[in-house]
Amino acid sequence: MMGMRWLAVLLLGGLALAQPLRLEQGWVRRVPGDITAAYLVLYNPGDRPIRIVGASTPIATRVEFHQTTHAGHGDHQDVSAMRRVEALVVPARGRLEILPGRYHLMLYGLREKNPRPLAEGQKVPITFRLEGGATLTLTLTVEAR
Ligand SMILES: [Cu+2]
Repeated sequence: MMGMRWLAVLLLGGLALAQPLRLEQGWVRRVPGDITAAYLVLYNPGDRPIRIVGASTPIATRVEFHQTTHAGHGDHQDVSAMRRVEALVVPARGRLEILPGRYHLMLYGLREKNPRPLAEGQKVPITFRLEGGATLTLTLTVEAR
């Protein structure tokens, strides 16, 4: 039943677009190196949870979802205690807080993708792939924090 399967995918995509996730805050950490982290808060006004299964950006060769496993003092500067997670979920009528001490997006391969280091205030598009096939592109700002 290929036809039914396609219909389901299209409907899910339509639902995701009809109830977009709201970006409440978001930034990419400005660092001199090849790897950085991005943070954001998403609000889901809809009545179903939205599962994010992937992300990509033109400024990095790879984006991973990481959970901070040690939220000790100063973890803002130290993202070494972390583990990869396959997906992130924005709860129905709730928030996903990808914030220091909890989660971050890990961006790899900055040197390969950027002729110059990231600049303060630079706008960075990040495209999220949602379960069901819809995508959502959000713009984050490069900040030194
Ligand atoms: Cu990480």
